[in-house]
Amino acid sequence: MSGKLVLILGDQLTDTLSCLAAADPKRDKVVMAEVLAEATYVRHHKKKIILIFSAMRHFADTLRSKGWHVDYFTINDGLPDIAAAVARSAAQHDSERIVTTECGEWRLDQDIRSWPEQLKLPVDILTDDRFLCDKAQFADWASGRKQLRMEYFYRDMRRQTGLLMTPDGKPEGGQWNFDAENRKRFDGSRPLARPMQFTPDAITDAVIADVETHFPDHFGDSTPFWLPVTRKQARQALTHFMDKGLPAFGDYQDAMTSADDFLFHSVLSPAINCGLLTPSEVCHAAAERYYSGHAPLNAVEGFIRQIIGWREYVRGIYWLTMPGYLDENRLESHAPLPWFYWDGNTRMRCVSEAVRATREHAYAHHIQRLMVTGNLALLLGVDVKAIHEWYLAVYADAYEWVELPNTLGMVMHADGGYLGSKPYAASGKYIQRMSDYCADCPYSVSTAEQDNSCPFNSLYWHFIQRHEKRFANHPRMAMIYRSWEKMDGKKRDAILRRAEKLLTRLKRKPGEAELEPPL
Ligand code: FAD
Ligand code: DLZ
Ligand code: SF4
Repeated sequence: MSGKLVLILGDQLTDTLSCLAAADPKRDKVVMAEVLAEATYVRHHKKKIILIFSAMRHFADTLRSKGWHVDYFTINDGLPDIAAAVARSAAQHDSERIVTTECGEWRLDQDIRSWPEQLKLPVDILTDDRFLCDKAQFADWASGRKQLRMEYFYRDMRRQTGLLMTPDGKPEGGQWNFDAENRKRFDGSRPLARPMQFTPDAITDAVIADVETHFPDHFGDSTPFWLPVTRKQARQALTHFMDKGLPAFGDYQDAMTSADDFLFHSVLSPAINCGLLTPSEVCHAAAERYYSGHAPLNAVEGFIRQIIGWREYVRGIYWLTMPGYLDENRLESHAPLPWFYWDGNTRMRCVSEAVRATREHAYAHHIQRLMVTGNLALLLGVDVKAIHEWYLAVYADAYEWVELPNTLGMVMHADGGYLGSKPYAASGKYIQRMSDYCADCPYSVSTAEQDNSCPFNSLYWHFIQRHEKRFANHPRMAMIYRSWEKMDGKKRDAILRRAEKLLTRLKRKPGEAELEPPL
């Protein structure tokens, strides 16, 4: 027997990873593998696969330059799954045990836990200490609480990390949350930040060719590809965002515009989630910009909250509730996913813009995900698994631990309010207020019952009406139900008829040749 076999997965590309820290390059070996099962468990966007394979190949080279022996299998080696790669390497090196860091998804975690029996080798699964709150700590925080609310979790994380805390233990600026300041519409007066773009090197070019060969039918454009694929590039992208984007991040956090797909968002999630940046270093970099006077508190607090708040919170909820969470569908949403989520063939300007950005970049910013494609799926009552699989496939940052709670909990309210208290259902008015889309849209955002009315408007009232029993007594929705009840009966009927008509149009089979888009 000779040493351990260290398994590093495609979203574990961090040089301080716990399983690397527990091994010795002089004795132990590393295995990394591009495999069919991981690349196809949903039909990932081509850019997502390119990012992961290229970042993996670069990371393997970095490990080799530090003296590690790395067995690296490319997709051309034809291995079906991670277990096959581990079995092959372990046999070759006569490894005494496998060491790995806990993985991000339930499905693979279950598989790894079966390896001691399957591969007849002990497997050590170490904590993923890149997260600031481990699974046990989150379970502890959640236990005994009637309701889980991100805001309280976030405050505890601020106290734990000391981020934006004064020496006497108070939040900087005297309040925890500056969200009320973060709702400006973008009027074009501020120069855009634009994420840093990197030219593909020979490794990335080879990966692009491999992805086109093996996954030609997957969704999305493979080029131009410009995401960071090395730690060095990710650090450059981080500094670029801190300089250019962060100062305006807060003000325009909820804005949308046809003029730009990124506004002042960081576009760092693909790098953070595959391990090229740690959440902790990103937050400390942002806090430093506040203390050095380069970015205002509303921006820095808002940014840090997304990471030590939302990101850690959804991960905690995922591991606390899986595997049952995946089957939740409390609003009984079963409608098919409209085909325009894939081809963008819809007259709805806000939706076609979000799908175009998604296809081009494997990215859409949070408000497009939440209030456009997400809101529409909620209002249409799209099948929860179908919309979950869409979000998991189309974004370069998508892994189930973060995508599922956002989709199933935050967007679809399918967990009955476990993650967030009220559904984010909204009419076209919200989109009109926060974007410039409606001006170029053939639909009229100011009406709900006419043939050219904005679909969000009629569908919104249909949603309110069909879930009356569930939400009418919800303290934060009572006002909406009062407005609905006060509305003229004929108008209400006309709105519902229009919504029914739209819903019927969507029952056409996906893939059917459509001269006219359904919406
Ligand atoms: P920024 O706006 O610059 O925010 C900074 C960072 O905060 C992000 O990089 C991310 O790490 C973190 N963050 C922000 N919001 C969230 C959130 N709600 N949950 C977790 N982390 C957050 N994020 C993913 O990383 N992967 C996903 O698969 C994913 N799926 C989503 C699905 C839906 C339906 C919705 C509504 C949101 C989803 N998000 C997901 C959250 C969020 O939209 C993305 O993190 C964000 O758009 C990434 O872009 P950015 O790096 O420019 O983020
Ligand atoms: C997402 C992904 C893809 C597309 N391909 C691979 C791969 O070939 N090899 C690998 O080790 N990891 C890949 N990943 C990331 C894994 O799916 C991820 O580690 C698990 O989903 C757990 O988060
Ligand atoms: Fe979207 Fe409605 Fe505005 Fe058109 S009118 S862009 S569908 S919100």
